Amino acid sequence: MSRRVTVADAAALLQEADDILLLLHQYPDGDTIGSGYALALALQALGKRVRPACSDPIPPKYTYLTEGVEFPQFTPQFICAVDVADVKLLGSLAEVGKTAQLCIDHHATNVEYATHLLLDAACGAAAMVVRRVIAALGVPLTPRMAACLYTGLATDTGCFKYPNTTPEAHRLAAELIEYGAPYAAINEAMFDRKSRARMEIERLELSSMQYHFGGRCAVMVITNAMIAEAGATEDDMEGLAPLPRQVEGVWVGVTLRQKADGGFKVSIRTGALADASAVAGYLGGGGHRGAAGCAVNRPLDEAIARVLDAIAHTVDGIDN
Ligand SMILES: [Mn+2]
Repeated sequence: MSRRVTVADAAALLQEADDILLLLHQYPDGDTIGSGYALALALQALGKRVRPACSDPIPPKYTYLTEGVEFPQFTPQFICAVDVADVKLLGSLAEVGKTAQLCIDHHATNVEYATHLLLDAACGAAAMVVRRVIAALGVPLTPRMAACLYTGLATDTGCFKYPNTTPEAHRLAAELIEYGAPYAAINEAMFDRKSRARMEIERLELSSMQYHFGGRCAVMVITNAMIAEAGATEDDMEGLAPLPRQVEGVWVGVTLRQKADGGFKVSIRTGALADASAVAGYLGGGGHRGAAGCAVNRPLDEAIARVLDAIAHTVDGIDN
């Protein structure tokens, strides 16, 4: 169990510390990178030795946040995780994470591994919590810090589209724009820019689309052969699961993605009329009401048949 602390407490802990290691979660996203780098730059402005650390490389699309920024090497005396709900999400840095003195987070599911925890689950992004800490440290925002925080805020709220987008999120966005965050360029880079391989995997995936239950269910397939044909990397594959659900009239969107062993990882997305976790649960998986998943280790046709069977058994009224 962690000791819950206030923003002022967290700022005091950081103010007293030096040689600070900031841990980002594996497969780093805009929020962990943006929050971690903003806090690192603020601590550096206070004359502290600090550096962010991640088990995976920072994807090239975030270069505008990291370029020209230098952090020194040192033996850490204070460890703080940012946007990391569980040490398991630290990948190869999990052991380091177990010794964290502080965690700054916004996930209600935080497993309380750090000695001190600053958590506000009402925040749509860790960047919102980190903004408060930087204010309590008395560090004025630079345009780079504003760009970092804006990136975290925009990515975790789906460009201010998800239900976690609060009035405070919009107020913070306004403040960050005042501090020089290049919001139009950030949103274009995060939401409108795709690699050719990504476009290609979407084209192949779309051509696999099939409808069932009178159009209430859409199924898409991504095979290893399609991934190879598109030349897609793991980075290019991020966020494909919501596509089938975007079709008008679809209650249940299903994406089957082939795994290295030939079986399928099934992602299920639903609207108000169906419970994705019930469908996934029928097949031994789990998740949330709107988004859930499971594995089906069968040949493709059989895997699709099993998923349709699960939908027929768990979604009321879909086969009428
Ligand atoms: Mn986050």
